[in-house]
Amino acid sequence: MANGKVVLYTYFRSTASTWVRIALNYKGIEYTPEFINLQKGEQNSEKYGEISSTHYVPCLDIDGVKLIESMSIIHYLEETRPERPLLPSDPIQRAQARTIASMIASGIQPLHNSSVLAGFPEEERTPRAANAIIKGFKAIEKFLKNSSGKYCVGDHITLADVYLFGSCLTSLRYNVNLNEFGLIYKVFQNLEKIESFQQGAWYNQPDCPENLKPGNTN
Ligand SMILES: N[C@@H](CCC(=O)N[C@@H](CS)C(=O)NCC(=O)O)C(=O)O
Repeated sequence: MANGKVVLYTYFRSTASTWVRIALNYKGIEYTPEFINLQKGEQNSEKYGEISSTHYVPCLDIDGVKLIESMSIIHYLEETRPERPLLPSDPIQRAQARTIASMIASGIQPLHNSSVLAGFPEEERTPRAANAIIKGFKAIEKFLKNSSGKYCVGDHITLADVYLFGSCLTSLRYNVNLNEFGLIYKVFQNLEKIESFQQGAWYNQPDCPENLKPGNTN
């Protein structure tokens, strides 16, 4: 970090980067993106390994420290920038928000991480990723019956929405039919209307090639 500047090491299609981008946007924290092209393997460089010991994105350079792991980054933001909270004050709702976020961060995303999928033949990657997402979404759909309102936990935006929105965007890339998950789809549609969430989406990132943006068939 230089002169109080917040730097996010990010890749447009990275689900975990999306979570942190949304949290930063939602809390109104300005940041400068530093693009790490996962497709070109830039995460594996020695230089990036000095920044992020896991060689994963995201990494957030803030307040003189480089933070890795989206969950710890977002909790740090929550503790140091409590305005526009992402954790409800009610302990049960707080637990519900953390549960949904963990189901996605620990139970779904690791199964479709690019380095994991790279271990399988090309034609197996999309179905494997889709299956992991569908299995996790079935569990989340059941959970939402007790927790959700307009959003994942009641009618206020929480950590769970940050994780669900990013995961839904990724699921569409793997041809998961969100219509099969009524509550997830409803929450997703509500979140789509929120600017800070939209701004975090992969197709709105400066490092997203024009030809990959929705509606562009070139
Ligand atoms: N648990 C980590 C996951 C980070 C992660 O898996 N990042 C992926 C992109 S979404 C990555 O950098 N993959 C590069 C690779 O697998 O080589 C978090 O939540 O931050």
